[in-house]
Amino acid sequence: MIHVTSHDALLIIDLQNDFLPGGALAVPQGDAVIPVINHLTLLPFGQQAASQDWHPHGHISFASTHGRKATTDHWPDHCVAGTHGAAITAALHQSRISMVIRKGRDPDIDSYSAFMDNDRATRTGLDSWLAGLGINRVFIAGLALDYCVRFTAIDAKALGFETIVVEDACRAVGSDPQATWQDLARHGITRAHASELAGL
Ligand code: VGL
Ligand code: ZN
Repeated sequence: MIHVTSHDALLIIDLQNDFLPGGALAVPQGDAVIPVINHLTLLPFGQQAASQDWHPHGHISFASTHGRKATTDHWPDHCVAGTHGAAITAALHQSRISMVIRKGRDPDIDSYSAFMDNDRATRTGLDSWLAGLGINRVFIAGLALDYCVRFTAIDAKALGFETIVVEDACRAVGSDPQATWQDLARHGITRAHASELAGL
């Protein structure tokens, strides 16, 4: 068992309509994580934060911006700021979430991580917010495991937080989640099942 305390934070990554079935960039079985994450929100985390992918029209990550077809570095238009697709799913229990980070807002740089842009230059402020509230360990859940969850976890660890990815609370958009788990392990990030987490 892993006991969740007030020094732990839950980070809920990109649980947005566009990443769920029917959305513009749907993650296969993405909706399966919702009940798992709703269960996690009941644990005694000191803080709970959510991130939102939040792109302007014509964002650099959109295939359409370059007149191309979507691939895995050029995505379909998704999570356009203020749209229904960019909204956090209404099925998520948000009552204990005290911080929402909107990332990927610069038209010229993508931001997979909830901590900083992909060019590593601009931070979102999430790290100082967490540290300022006495958080030293983060549990990460959400979509997509192989992109935004992975980048967020690697940055969390590099920024000094003990980092645990809740495996049944994540789904990958690509076909090889094993490569992601190996990458995370290499960075000293551990994984746990939601059922291993408990209050004191
Ligand atoms: C994501 C692709 C593009 C994610 C965001 O949330 O994992 N993936 N933008
Ligand atoms: Zn995006």
